[in-house]
Amino acid sequence: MRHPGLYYDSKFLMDSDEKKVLDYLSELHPIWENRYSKHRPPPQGESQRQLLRPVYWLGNWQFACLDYYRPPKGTAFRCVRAEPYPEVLQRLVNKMEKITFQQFRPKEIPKGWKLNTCLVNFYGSHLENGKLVDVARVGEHKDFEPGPVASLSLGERAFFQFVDSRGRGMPSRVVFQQWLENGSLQIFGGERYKDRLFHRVQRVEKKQGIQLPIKVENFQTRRVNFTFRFVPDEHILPLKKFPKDLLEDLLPYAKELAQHSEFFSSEIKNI
Ligand SMILES: O=C(O)CCC(=O)C(=O)O
Repeated sequence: MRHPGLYYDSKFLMDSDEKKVLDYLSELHPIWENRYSKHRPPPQGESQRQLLRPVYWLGNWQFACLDYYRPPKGTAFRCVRAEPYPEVLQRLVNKMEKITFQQFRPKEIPKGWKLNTCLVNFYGSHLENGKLVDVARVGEHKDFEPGPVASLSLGERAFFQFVDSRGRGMPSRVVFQQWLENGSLQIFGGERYKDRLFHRVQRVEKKQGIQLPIKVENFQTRRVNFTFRFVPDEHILPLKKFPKDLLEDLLPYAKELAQHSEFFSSEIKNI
């Protein structure tokens, strides 16, 4: 690896698999989540807001209102059991895991690590009050799931940066940046790229005029990114195991998902 802890293959995805992934995406119905909920209200100084982009999770769903999986303290009731990967993604995940074990040092891969969780992010333009607003970016953040994270990109290319955060109000210093191409795989892990630096997507190009066939109302998708992560199995619970108050917050989302997902429909029946 040119940068220890960071692996990049611009041509990871073969054309035949790209077609299968696009076919899968065309059947998916991502949802808009709110950051907070009745039982997890905004902290002081914050207000309720919708996430900037529609999302879908596989393996387990980390609803934003549950505040995501944040070990060591934030592990209880953060991850709701979700749909398994379709065949094509499972095959790609097996390859990604193999590459990770080859490319990363053993100390960078926690015991039991596997890519059992995936956040699918949809980047594009949102139709708001009759105007298309470009929301294709992600602010600087860290992914808190332990071990390396693998990121597969489709569609227009994205300008991705690792930054050193210098605290509130201070501009962050860019440490490394690169374009994430259609069909590329990026894996990052270890002390520098995963634990210390933040990462962000500054913008997504519009050069090729790509519009991916995704079913979200009032949204034009030009890039999809899958980030595969690891959550220990013991921290993933079925919907029915969530306490009553959180279940009340989650049920509207689960019902929306169940409209198109047999998996969620059966999870709701099991409550
Ligand atoms: O879209 C990307 O390339 C990055 C997504 C990301 O940062 C995340 O899902 O945590």
